[in-house]
Amino acid sequence: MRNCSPSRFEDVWLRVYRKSHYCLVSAFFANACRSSVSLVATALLSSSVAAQEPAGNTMQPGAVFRDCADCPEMVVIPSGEFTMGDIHAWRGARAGPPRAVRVGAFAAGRFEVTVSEYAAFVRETGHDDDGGCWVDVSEDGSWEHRTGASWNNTGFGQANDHPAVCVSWNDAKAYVQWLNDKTPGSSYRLLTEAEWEYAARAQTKADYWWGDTPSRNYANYGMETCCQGAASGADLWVSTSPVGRFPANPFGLHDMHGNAYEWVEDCYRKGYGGAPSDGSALTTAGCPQRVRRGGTWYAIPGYMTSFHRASAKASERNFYGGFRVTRTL
Ligand SMILES: [Ca+2]
Ligand SMILES: [Ca+2]
Repeated sequence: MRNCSPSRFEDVWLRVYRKSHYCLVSAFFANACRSSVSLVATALLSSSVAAQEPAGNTMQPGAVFRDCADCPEMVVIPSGEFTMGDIHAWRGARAGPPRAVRVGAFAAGRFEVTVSEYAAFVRETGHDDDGGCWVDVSEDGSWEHRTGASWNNTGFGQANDHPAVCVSWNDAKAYVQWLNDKTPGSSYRLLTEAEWEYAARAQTKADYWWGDTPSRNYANYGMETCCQGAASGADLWVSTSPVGRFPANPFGLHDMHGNAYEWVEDCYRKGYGGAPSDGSALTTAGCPQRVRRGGTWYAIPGYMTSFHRASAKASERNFYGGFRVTRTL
């Protein structure tokens, strides 16, 4: 029997996603529609500044910096308020009810944490990467937990600039602790779920920052039907792609949709009843499942919408699961 993932979470309804073709106006770039949104993103990508230490006015929204040679590149995200959740129609209890959330300014990883960045962490800390990883090497839904699989042995080819996968939530937490140890005075952490969606939407309201229709011009994802990698058009990759090969969203972030799934801090709870509205994480003692966001190279496009939620045990390593970091400003 085909199964989208080993611990499973996805709803059948997401296999049917809309085919509407309108473009939502970005609050950031009024009157921008599909083609011009692309141009804006391309312009942002080509004009992005070189990584630098944060100082003075470099902390303005859009500023790019790096705190140490091995640290991820960060982008300053402005504060703001947005509607979190499936705002067009509440398609299931996972991403609703939609609600207003206020988010303070923060810095987010410009890219998913890469293989080379994660390798530096493992090299310096001796972090235990034994324990295996869930893989579906034949991509036919026959998942298996391979004891020899890990972030540097995923079963498919990865270069240093691909996102690190086979990384658990616990691994990601250890990574941000390592960053904090390397950069005294800074405060790295995982994004909260609200921060992640705010950053992914980048002041847009559509299912994806470029509009409501999935497009391989903007993201690396899998087959239209569950579950297998796929390459077509500008999406040249059957598995992970190098980070930053697709245009940045209006906040300057790459691959928020697709490529690697991204762990966030929050404990998973079905629906947003009782969830905080100040941008903080939902935390629960003994949390059984953590949230991850943004879909994957392996999954259908409906999983990579701005609002879609997935969950897994904090200890789970999976060949599509990675993360990005944030830093408190
Ligand atoms: Ca692909
Ligand atoms: Ca991603």
